Amino acid sequence: MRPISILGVTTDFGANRRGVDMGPSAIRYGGLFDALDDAGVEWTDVGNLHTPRTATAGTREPIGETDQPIRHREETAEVCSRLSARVDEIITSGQTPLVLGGDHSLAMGTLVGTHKVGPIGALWFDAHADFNTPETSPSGNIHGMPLASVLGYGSLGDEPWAHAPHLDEDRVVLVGLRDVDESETDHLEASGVTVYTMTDIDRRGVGPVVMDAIDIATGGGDGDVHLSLDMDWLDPNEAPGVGTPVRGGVSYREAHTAMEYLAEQLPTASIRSMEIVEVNPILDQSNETGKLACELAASAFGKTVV
Ligand SMILES: [Mn+2]
Repeated sequence: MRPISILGVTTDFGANRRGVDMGPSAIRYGGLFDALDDAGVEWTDVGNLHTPRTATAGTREPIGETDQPIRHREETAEVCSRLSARVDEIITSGQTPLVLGGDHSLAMGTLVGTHKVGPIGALWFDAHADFNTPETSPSGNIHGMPLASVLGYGSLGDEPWAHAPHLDEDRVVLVGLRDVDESETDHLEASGVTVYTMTDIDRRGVGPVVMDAIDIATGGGDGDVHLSLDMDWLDPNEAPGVGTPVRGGVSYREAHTAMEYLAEQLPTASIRSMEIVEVNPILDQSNETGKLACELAASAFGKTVV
């Protein structure tokens, strides 16, 4: 395992609820450093990315339908451009970036920044598909668009800060979906992306689903992968501090089992990058979601019970 470089991204420009910009603090205070020590990995904290000023609560709370195709496009472009440059530096220096969000729009910056080392697959743990485009999105919130954009779909897919051409569509796997828009379903079916819904996890068990997902994302071998962990993948009983909670997510144990399989089955050093996103301390209960994010990171990086 390469040393881990922790980078916070205090952005909420892609989300419909304010507060997710405080996610990096919540995760650090939730015990991230101890958790990584427990996993036995080397780490450094390089602080937070400089982001455009976040407006104070109340001055912008874009909820619901909009006539704008996309909200906060300029700010998101700035965040993602800066983030991709930092991720590139971290990877070039031989480390693995662990990006703390922030809303899921930042995934575009992380993925664009992984380009130098060649093709990559992705494991995307989420309640949602994040497969809207500015042309299909009912809300205009960019955190519902990152996966479609990095794969080159929609008008964001033409932007160099949003499109990651080295991401191999046939090696992208969504795990845990339970809230997908109709336009996303059509679009996903026409794509090479593999989808495992909560129904698949219910019927087959989380272990077999994650084993298959790893096989696809690594290209059946030892290909590098990006791990994207949206905390709304978990059931809201476990992770209440997220902007878009959806009932019926994975349980505490299922989430750990999935992360433990990653630690065990992913070939050493094949995790090129990871992000943990959508922790919103304002909506949380005593930082439960921030703490859980740390525990899951520890499991993903190899912490075992004995
Ligand atoms: Mn997401």
